[in-house]
Amino acid sequence: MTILQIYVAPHPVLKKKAEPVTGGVTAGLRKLMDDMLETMYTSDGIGLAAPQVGVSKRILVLDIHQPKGDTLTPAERRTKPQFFVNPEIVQSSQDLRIYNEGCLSVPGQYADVARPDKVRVKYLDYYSKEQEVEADGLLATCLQHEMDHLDGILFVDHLSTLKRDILMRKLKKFTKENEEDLEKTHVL
Ligand code: QAP
Ligand code: CO
Repeated sequence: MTILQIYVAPHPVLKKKAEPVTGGVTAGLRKLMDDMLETMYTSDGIGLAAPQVGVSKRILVLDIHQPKGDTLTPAERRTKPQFFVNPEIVQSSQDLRIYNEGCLSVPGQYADVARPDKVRVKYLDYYSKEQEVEADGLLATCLQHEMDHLDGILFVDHLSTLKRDILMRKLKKFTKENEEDLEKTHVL
């Protein structure tokens, strides 16, 4: 297993539209997804999209059932990992839900974002099998946040220009103040 480097905004790889996976989920892609999952657990995340590790492909991993505690090992964090390849929203609810979102590519920053409360998503699973899931609650929010990454969109892009500018300034300050720690695990 390899821990990958996480790209921090405003890196250009985070702004690119990612390419669909063609030819199914190969052993190489499974290895990438395993590494992404390990990277996510190591950084205390609940979701991670391939562009965040510099790979412009339509792949994401998540595990929203994270036990509390910051001293847990990646193995102890592993509860219900989920893998999504070429995910597509086929239906979304009119009702919105607000979550205070964060992002491993926007370290130390959080903001409220409104998104559809329920979504139906079609995707290929870890074994390249076509699946469809009806997601609500945190799963729906997390899936939409991660799918945004595949289109080069960050949660800050859902904020007003003023709120986004303030948050991006804070991010700049945060990365500067934590540069020594961050540059081991992130691409600044
Ligand atoms: C996306 O985000 C998400 O700033 C996943 O210092 C977030 O895992 C979807 C994280 C909230 C729905 C609700 C962020 C860890 C993790 C940080 C994450 C940090 C350490 C973010
Ligand atoms: Co994110």
